[in-house]
Amino acid sequence: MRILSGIQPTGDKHLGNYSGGFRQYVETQERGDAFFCIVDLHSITVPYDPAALRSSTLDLAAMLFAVGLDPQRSTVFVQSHVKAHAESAWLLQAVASYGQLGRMTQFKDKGEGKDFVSAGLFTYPVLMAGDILLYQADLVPIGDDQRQHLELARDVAQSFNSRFGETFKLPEGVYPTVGARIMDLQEPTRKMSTTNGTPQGTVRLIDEPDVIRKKFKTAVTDSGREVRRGDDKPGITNLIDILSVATGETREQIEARYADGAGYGQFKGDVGEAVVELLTPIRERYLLLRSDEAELLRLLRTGAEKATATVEPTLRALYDRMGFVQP
Ligand code: ATP
Ligand code: LTN
Repeated sequence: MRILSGIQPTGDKHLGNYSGGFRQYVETQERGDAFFCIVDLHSITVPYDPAALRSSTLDLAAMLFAVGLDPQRSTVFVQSHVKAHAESAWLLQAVASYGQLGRMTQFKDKGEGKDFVSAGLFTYPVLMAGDILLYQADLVPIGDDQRQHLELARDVAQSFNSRFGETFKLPEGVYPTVGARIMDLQEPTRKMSTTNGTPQGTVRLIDEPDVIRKKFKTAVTDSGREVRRGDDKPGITNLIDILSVATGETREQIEARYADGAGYGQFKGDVGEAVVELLTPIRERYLLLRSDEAELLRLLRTGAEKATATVEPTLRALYDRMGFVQP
């Protein structure tokens, strides 16, 4: 069983990334041959600072090991170190259509109202399709926001297979049953994000305990007093999901526990405390791992070597079936 996912080295990673991504990676690494790619090539599709990209790449590597990826089991590597990613992105543009890419909601969301929209922001899903298809991945653990991109990767695989012959496996997305889309604490109708959310409504995995407590205390709630889920209660629904992710309790158990009318203040305090408990050991491990850059680079180099060898046969097949003369 082959597993692959990608994570952008932009901004500090947050509770949504943990919930929709990281905790699933740690689970799926037990189920097979797992690859986790720090997708630096994706991060240049919006305006960015080169120095920040360099340090965020190492920050993210340290964070992936801190949340529990085991370098003995999982292959963690940097996308730009494995040249096949950039190559496949170009080749697969032959089978991805302009119309298909124009329907991607992330392109619309990230591009809307901006002075400069890079061509890369538009073709980004093709790079992602290459990331997945090169590895012949069976499973792709992701959050809900990546559903449309995964569908596109499957469409690209199908178009390629029917035009040039059977080459790619069709990957399946794996989404958590709770917490696939964690919302901003200040604006619970938009997803939590360091690049597109509110600073006060985004819980960073490296926030100090008091900062986390304060973010939950000031979280926006809904009218009424009952701690229960509902379309009319986006704030409380989100906090129930977060508490469930942090403690492992089901959402029904949480609702039952607060049915005696504890009130929002008490509830928000409890969610904050549970998140502090979840994140404190992660933050401590992160700080330790981040302080040894030489070791991080060594792990990433080993990862890139394994990834390069893994994708080589598929990359060759791609060139060959498309009619390129082999050197
Ligand atoms: P950001 O929006 O902060 O820039 P991103 O979506 O660009 O983050 P990545 O860091 O590449 O981010 O995402 C890693 C994983 O986290 C992906 O699988 C993505 O689906 C998931 N993810 C991102 N935001 C959320 C969220 N708010 N809730 C649940 N999962 C999320
Ligand atoms: N587009 C994703 C990151 C990403 C990815 C991938 C996820 C790039 N390549 C391959 C899964 C598989 C995002 O913005 N979160």
